[in-house]
Amino acid sequence: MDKLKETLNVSKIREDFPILKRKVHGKDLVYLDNAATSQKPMQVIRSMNDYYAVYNANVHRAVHKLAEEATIGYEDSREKIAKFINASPKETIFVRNTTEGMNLAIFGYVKNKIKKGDTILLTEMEHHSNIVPWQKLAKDTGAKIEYIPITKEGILDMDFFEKKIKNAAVVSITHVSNVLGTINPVRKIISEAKRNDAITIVDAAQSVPHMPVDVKEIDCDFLAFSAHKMLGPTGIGVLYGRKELLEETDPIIIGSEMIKEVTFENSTWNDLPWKFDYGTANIAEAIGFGSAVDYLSSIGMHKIRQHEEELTNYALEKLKEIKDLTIYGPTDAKLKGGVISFNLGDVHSHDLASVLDQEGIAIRSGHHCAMPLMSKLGITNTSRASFYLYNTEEEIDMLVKALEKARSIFKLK
Ligand code: C6P
Repeated sequence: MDKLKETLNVSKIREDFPILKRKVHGKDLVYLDNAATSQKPMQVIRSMNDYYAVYNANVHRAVHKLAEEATIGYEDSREKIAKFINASPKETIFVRNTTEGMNLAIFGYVKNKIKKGDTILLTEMEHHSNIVPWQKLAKDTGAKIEYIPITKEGILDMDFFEKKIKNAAVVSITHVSNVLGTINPVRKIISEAKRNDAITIVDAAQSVPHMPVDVKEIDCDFLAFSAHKMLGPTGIGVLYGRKELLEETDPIIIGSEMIKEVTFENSTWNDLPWKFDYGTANIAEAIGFGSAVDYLSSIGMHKIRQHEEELTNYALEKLKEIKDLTIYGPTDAKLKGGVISFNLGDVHSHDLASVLDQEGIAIRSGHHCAMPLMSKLGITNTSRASFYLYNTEEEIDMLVKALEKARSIFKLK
C-alpha cells in the first residue's frame, strides 16, 4: 500500500466519490466492477447538475444566453475529449457508447468499401460489440470473418495475424480485453495492416479509461470508447475517425440538426463533426464527460495505469495462493489491464458473486458479452474483478478473504 500511495493519493481520490462511502449488506462497499462501469466523482455529478440548474438549453439552435452557454459547454467538452486522445474536435464524434461508435464506423464507412469475398479480421477475444455488427455486415455483403486465435496464455497468435493480414480488407480489434485483460499490440497490428491497405478499427472501451491513448501514435482509422467506464455518465461516448474517412462516412441516423440544407426534394449534411449530431444531443452527458476527462487529466493517465498495474500485480500474487482458483488470461500485470477473470472450482460465477455481494464486494459474473471467447476457453462464464484509480490493496485483501470464505461455504476441500 505504501508504494501505491506514492503513485496516487488514493485516500484523497476516494473522498471525491460519495458512493464509495456506502454500505452494502451492512459492509463497506468494495467496488470491483469497473470494467462494466466506473463510479463518478462529485466533480462530474456537479457539472451535470450545474448545467440543469443554471444554463439548461438546447445547443446549436437558439441565440439566447442560456443556449449560448450550453453550446459552449457542449463544444468545450468535445475539445477536451479530443485533446485527451490527441485528436481534433472535427474527428471526435459524440455517440451513445462504444457499441454505437462501432456501428457507425462499420455501417457508415466500411459498408461502402467492402466487397463480396473480402476478409474482415477480428480476434477471438472480442466483445459482442465488435462481433455482432460484423456478422450482419458479412451477411449483407458476402464478406467473410476470420478470427485471430488466442494462445493458452490469452495473448494473440501473431504468426496467424502476419499470415492473414496480407489478404484482409479490415482489421478490427480490442485494445484491452474485458475478460482476459490482455493489452494487445495495437500499434504493431495497425502498422502492418496499413502496409496492406486494410481499414483499421480499435475498440478502446477498456483502454482509454485506464492508460494514455494517443490516436495519432496508434495511427488507427477509427477508435471507439464510452464515458461511463471513465468516471463519466452513461449515454455518451466517442467515435474517433480520421478526418478524410469521416468525410466519407454516412451518418446512420439522420434528421434534425445534422443537415446543411433541406429542400422538399433533397438534404445535404452539415460539416464535421456536426454531421453526426442527429436530434437533440445528450448535452448534460457531454458536459459530464468533459469533467470526467478533466478529472483524469488532472491526475495523469500514466499514474493511473501505474496504480492499476501495481494493484493487478498484487491481486494476481494473492489470488494465485487460493486453492481451486483458475485465472484466465496473462498472469504478468505488465501485459494486462486491471481486469482479472477467474473461476473457483466448479462453482457457478453467479453463485460466487452472490456470496461476495453479501460481503459488500461487487464483481461481475457471467459471459461478459464475450460468448465466443468463453467457448474458446471451454467454459460458459467467469467471475471478474476489475480495478480503477480508487481501488486499494486493502480491498483486494477483502476480496481474497471473501473468496476463502466462499471456499468453505461451497465445501471445496
Ligand atoms: N463491456 C463489461 O462488463 P458499451 O456498453 O457500448 O459502453 O461498451 C461495449 C463494450 C465494447 N467493448 C468492450 C471491450 C467492452 O468491454 C464493452 C463493455 C462491459 O465488460 C459491459 S458488457
